[in-house]
Amino acid sequence: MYLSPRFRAFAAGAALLAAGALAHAQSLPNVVILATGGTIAGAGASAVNSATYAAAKVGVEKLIAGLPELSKVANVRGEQVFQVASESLTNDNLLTLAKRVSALAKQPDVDGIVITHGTDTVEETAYFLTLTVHTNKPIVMVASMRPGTALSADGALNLYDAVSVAGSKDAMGKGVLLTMNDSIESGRDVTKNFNIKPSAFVSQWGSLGMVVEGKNYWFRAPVKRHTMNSEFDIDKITALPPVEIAMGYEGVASTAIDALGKSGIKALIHGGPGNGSVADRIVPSLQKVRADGIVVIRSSRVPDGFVIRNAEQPDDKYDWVVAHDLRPQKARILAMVALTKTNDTKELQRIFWEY
Ligand code: DAS
Repeated sequence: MYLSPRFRAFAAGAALLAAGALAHAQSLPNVVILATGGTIAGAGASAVNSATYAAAKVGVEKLIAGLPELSKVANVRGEQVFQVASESLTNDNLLTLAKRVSALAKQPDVDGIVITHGTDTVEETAYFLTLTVHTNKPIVMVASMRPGTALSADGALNLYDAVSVAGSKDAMGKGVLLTMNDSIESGRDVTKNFNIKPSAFVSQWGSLGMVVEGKNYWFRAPVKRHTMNSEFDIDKITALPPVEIAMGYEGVASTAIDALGKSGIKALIHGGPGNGSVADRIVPSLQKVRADGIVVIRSSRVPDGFVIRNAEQPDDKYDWVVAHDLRPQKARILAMVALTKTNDTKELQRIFWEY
């Protein structure tokens, strides 16, 4: 068949372009985005609605389509795991998500995983994953404080940063990470410290680094056990034991503790003031809970610092465990994971020192 010189030149050019595009794609890391909902998938009625909006409305394909810049940093594909506001996630949701992350991490064609999530409990999911998923590949959580419909929305850049970090070899082996507001945070340490601005997240021991225009700047690395160095493996966990939290405050009654003690829980986190202090009138209730075989873990409601064992509270005498620097909500995550292996308080205290 005759082909004109012009057509032959066009065909050759198209073939070159296709080859170039293929070579570019092959040079990029493969990143999977697992979407769970939250504000990053939220939508408001108008651009000035930065705080009034519905979370968990925009699907993962639309999030990806709305950010063509992602194709510059990775080959991206998405999966919609849930579409919920994160305050409504359950223990079963945690297991489902973690098992999917673990399965994807085992795939040789997956270089990194991003999880879009609500900001309210992303710190809990991040800690759960860092405790239970055995991989050195980057797992990067990402959220946003404003919906994509708002002026100066933060989700797009947070997501771009997360995909960029998830495709970075220098992000490997650092445990689960969170990218928010240009910072790279440790999934273990990060917590939501402010409820209505983009700089909401902090880690009391400092960020791990920053990501700026797709480049990572690292300043420290985690020292607590995580991922490949964890004795806990999501592939061997089928259920999470019930663990609840009771707060301590002036005038506290033992009502909550007494009720929780009869509810079938396996551990009770006491979120006390100061150094995890326990009101003297509450001690008998906690001793009863402990006598009934429920593990008592002293945490503190104070944002920063860590609970000292046997300081004002005789933990050895009462056989209580202290939560170290973990806030109550994180202490609960570690307690649930640890109780899948042991309810021995000396073993549990070791675990709280090491993780
Ligand atoms: N309700 C919040 C959540 O889903 C919305 C958000 O900030 O992501 O965590």
